[in-house]
Amino acid sequence: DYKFWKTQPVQKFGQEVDKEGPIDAQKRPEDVPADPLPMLGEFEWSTVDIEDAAQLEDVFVLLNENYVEDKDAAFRFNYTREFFHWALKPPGWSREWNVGVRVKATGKLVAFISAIPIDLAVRGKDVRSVEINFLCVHKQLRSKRMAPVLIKEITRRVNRQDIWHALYTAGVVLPSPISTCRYAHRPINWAKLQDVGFTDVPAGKTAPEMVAMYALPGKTKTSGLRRMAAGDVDAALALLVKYQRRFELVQKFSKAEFAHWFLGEDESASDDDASRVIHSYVVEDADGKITDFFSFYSLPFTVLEHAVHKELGIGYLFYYASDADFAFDDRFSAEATAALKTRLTALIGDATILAKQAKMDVFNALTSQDNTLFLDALKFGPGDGFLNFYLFNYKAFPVTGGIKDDKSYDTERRSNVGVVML
Ligand code: MYA
Ligand code: JJ1
Repeated sequence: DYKFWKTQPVQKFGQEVDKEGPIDAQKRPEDVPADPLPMLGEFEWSTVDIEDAAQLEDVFVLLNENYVEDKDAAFRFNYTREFFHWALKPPGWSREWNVGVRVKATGKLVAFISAIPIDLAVRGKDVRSVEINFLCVHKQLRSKRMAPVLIKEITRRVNRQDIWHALYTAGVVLPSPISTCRYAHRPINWAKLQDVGFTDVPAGKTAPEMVAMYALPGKTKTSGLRRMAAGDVDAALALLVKYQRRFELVQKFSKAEFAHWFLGEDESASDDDASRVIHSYVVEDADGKITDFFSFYSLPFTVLEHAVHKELGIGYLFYYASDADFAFDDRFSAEATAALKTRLTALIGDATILAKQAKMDVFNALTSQDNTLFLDALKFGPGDGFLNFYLFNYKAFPVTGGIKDDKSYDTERRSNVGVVML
């Protein structure tokens, strides 16, 4: 019955939204307690310095062993150390917002939650917010009401810095999603996926037929496609800003943020695909104009209990945009939609080929953004996982166009969510 969530400024189930905006009366940072909440007996708060290799390792191990799993506990997200460097240190990140709980006696990290700043726009209204991610409580300490304490503590630390709203996603249903998406999967290495139980042989098909069905070309098809470089940031950002008019919930990127999210934490790190976290590409036409971009990130699954395979390589579709007049002039007409569908199918088709080149086993996308335009054509199939989007201390009408039943994707995409969380 949501004993904790009932006490929080979030939209209740079934409650009508009269007008979009904050739920709580505006407060001031100095009205917020300066000291952390009391922590339960044998534990203590610990601000985690993720730039310190040993402390980052603690976070890595905690999440590697205790973070999100699929519903059958066959796979667990395996966020890498490099991933945390990228995901937790965008421009404006705050050390105070990597909050851990340790066992006093041993120093062992047993819980974590993080926040990063983000400028959201909800139906055109700017909402200065944080993104909350990586909430995790050690398996042996579950159901002891530690999560609400972590949530209240990160809220306090964020409020102290004069931010009053948050965006977060979860597989679980809480009061109340602003949007719900379904995961979709495009097999790349079908034989391995079948071997580890990520997918089955459909009735009436054989394994070789499935392998053939999901075969991908070795090379991309779009002419002028190349890796995004630092010099592309202005042009690609301009494309994205324009493209975001299609969506009702978006992140407003500064130039520095855009460079961080699409070039990566350290662009010089490596050009070696297999170890790269963020993969961003642009299309440059014959006149040197950037006409499209897309990106995907690497987030492997640990395969739990398998004799041979320990990990699945997974690419997740991130942001993309296409500059074609069809996307903006009368952008929801049937003609515009058909033209956009053709273009996006070609682009994201190339993304799956690049994911294959980067040794990924499957390519994932949500039914967010304009994705339902190309999921079927590119042989994505519906997964068994869903992702709910939430706003803290902000009431808003639902962003629809997400999944409406668990059999098929919703092809209505006019008001889909335009923000992607890691
Ligand atoms: S989503 C990913 C969450 N992590 C995992 O799923 C990893 C595996 N699971 C665990 O580590 C634990 O099961 C967790 C719960 C830590 C999830 N989001 O301590 P408890 C509520 C929000 O006894 P535990 C992500 O990272 C639950 O309904 N609340 O339970 C985004 C119940 O409340 P109520 C959740 O299982 C996180 C209470 O917690 C979630 O030991 C966004 C039970 O607590 C969940 N995913 O621990 C957080 N799961 O009684 C909110 C359960 O009311 C941010 N609960 O039903 C809000 C904005 C804050 C900042 C605001 C700034 C202005
Ligand atoms: O990966 C996921 N599901 C896979 C594996 C299912 C294994 C059995 N439970 C899946 N595979 C089917 C693939 C098939 C390929 C051919 C075409 C048809 C499809 O469905 C799911 C997503 O679907 N992932 C998860 O469950 C992970 C957790 C998702 C919630 C995430 C919450 C994160 C919050 C962080 O902020």
